[in-house]
Amino acid sequence: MTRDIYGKYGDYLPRILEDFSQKIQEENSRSKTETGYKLYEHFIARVKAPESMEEKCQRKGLPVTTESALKSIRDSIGVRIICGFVDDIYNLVDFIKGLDGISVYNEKDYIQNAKPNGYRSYHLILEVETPFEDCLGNVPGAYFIEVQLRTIAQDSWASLEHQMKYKHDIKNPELIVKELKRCADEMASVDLSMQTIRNLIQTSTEEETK
Ligand code: 0O2
Repeated sequence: MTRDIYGKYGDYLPRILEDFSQKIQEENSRSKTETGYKLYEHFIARVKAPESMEEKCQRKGLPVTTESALKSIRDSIGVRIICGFVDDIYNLVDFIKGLDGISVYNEKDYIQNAKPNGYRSYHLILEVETPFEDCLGNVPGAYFIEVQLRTIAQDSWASLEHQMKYKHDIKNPELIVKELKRCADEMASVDLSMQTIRNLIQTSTEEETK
């Protein structure tokens, strides 16, 4: 039987993803029951297709091997969590950091520090201890999970900007880049206002129940 770039370790990836997803989804249900608030609006999880991983290894100038796919590149397992409000992102980050068997390998707060093009999102690369062997022969084995957290506004911006990257025949790209940056900044301002309004609603509800 011919194996893809993940080799025999490919069988473990969906199981590791499922286990992680379940923990986040359970926390969301707990929050909904206890506080009435959802921690996120959408949860998207995927194992990167082997062909995309091979292409990424080539693009990064790495040998097309299982070790490159699972150790040098760290998004074979990926989760995107879309939140209604910016505070929800930071609450979820704190929750994820507190999970057993998980450590943060790398963290980028592109919300506090937006990229020059206007991209905003919170990125975590997690190193997860699993009962499975990893490609270096360790048991328990360590696997990486990439988590991207962003608001609904940041997500719609990122998908539009992503579309633009793959279109090479765009007329006047400078104008589009400038307009995208303007939109990103306006959306960040709206996200901030939405958060402030939600805080006001929450405090006035708390005062009423006193
Ligand atoms: P793909 O094909 O989506 O997997 P680093 O090497 O750590 O400096 P890296 O690996 O690009 O940089 O990490 P980073 O910055 O955390 O970005 C990881 C992923 O976030 C990217 O995947 C994109 O999916 C997304 N992302 C980062 N910057 C932007 C951006 O400006 N616009 C949009 N739309 N998405 C972005 P990859 O690795 O590019 O590739």
